[in-house]
Amino acid sequence: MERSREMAVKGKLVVIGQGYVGLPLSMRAVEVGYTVIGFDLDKSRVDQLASGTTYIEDVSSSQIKSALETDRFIPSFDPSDIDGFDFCVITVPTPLRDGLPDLSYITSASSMIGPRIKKGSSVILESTTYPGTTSELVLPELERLSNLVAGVDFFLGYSPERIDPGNPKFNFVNTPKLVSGINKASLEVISNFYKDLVDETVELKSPAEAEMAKLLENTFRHVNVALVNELAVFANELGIDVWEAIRGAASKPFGFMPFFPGPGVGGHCLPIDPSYLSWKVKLQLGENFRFVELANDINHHMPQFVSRRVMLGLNERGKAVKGSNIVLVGLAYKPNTSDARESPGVSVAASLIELGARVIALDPLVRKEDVNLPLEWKDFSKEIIKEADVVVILSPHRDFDLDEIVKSASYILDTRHVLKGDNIEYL
Ligand code: SAJ
Repeated sequence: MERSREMAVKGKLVVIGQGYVGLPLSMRAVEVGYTVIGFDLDKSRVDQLASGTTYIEDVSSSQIKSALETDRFIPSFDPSDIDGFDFCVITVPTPLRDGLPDLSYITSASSMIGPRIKKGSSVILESTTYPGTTSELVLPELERLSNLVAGVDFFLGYSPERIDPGNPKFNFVNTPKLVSGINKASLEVISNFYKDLVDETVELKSPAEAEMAKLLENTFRHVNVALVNELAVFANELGIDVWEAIRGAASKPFGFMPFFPGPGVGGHCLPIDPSYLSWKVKLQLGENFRFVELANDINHHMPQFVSRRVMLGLNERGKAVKGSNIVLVGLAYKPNTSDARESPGVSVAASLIELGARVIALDPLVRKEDVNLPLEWKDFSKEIIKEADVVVILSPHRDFDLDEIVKSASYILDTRHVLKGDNIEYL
């Protein structure tokens, strides 16, 4: 289908990957005047975008429709649409595969872009990855396939994504953007590119520091969540209210930042990103990044701790897990998101099913097909809560009727300390 491709004032931007990072970037770039190729290998995503239908919680269908109406937003899965770009931003996934970094999406994006680089164009990597990826992996591939010199014939840099899906306050435009270039010329071009798109840019001296900064941000969270999780386990055995202790510590106006115990750590960031750091340290230095490994271990075992608490709580009431009705409230990895990736709630469900419980999941946001377990999905009802031998609060979405749960449940294990009542135990 021939579409008008009039060059906008700002030139042609290609965004590789139209997920929760790439799509908001594409929308903003169209808004400021770029012609944007929203490239994704997933044809169903491209078709949805072309029909003005969103699949990202932070981008509305009307935003996509407005972008399409400018005739400067072209969803595509055809690599030839990439030709002649001025800027190309890579926003592809960097998952773990068998516990190790999987950079296949970055390498295939680089291979697709390389032959299509023209003199004066810029390539920016945004995917979260280990320090060194831009200069050691992407740069050589782009030079090899383009026969051009990075930093001279074309510009190259790294700018980590900081999108927090569902965050009502911080978005792509108002979150400060770290920017870096492989040399001064690249930094200048890339910094100016982002200055056009976001309120504030922060220049770092090289891609390695920007890659490391991003991993530091999420490793900081992962380690501190693990700290309070391990504290919760010991406080429970010591008969101390860890939530009250955290509330007290949080009253300190400096030098402290509260984190809260939970059923474990899920999502696309915390369980993944720190392992990119520990992998690099191990590979290059042969050293163990002990903080990351310890945090992974503690957070990974929290679902088992939750299942053990359920078992002990039922035991107290003369019941076995086997044959009990267990209602899980919220299977997403955190409240108010539909994402069940690496969700600890799913691990809790799996272990209770294995113990022979009848597990009922209440979560209107999560897609059933994302959870491959023999559990029963139900809509919230007073009856289901009344019939439950235990109700486990895992990810309390804002639309749940928590008061009704407190009123109707005989026994609640609240792993998020969101409820008040006599029939409630906390993590
Ligand atoms: N979690 C706890 N206790 C806490 C904080 C988090 O158990 O005190 C758990 C959550 O339940 C979840 C996991 O950790 O299962 C991750 O939670 P998160 O709040 O870190 O949420 P994410 O994974 O969506 O992280 C994103 C990150 N954003 C980016 O990487 C761009 C992170 O840097 C943000 O700080 C975070 O959102 C945020 O602040 O919401």
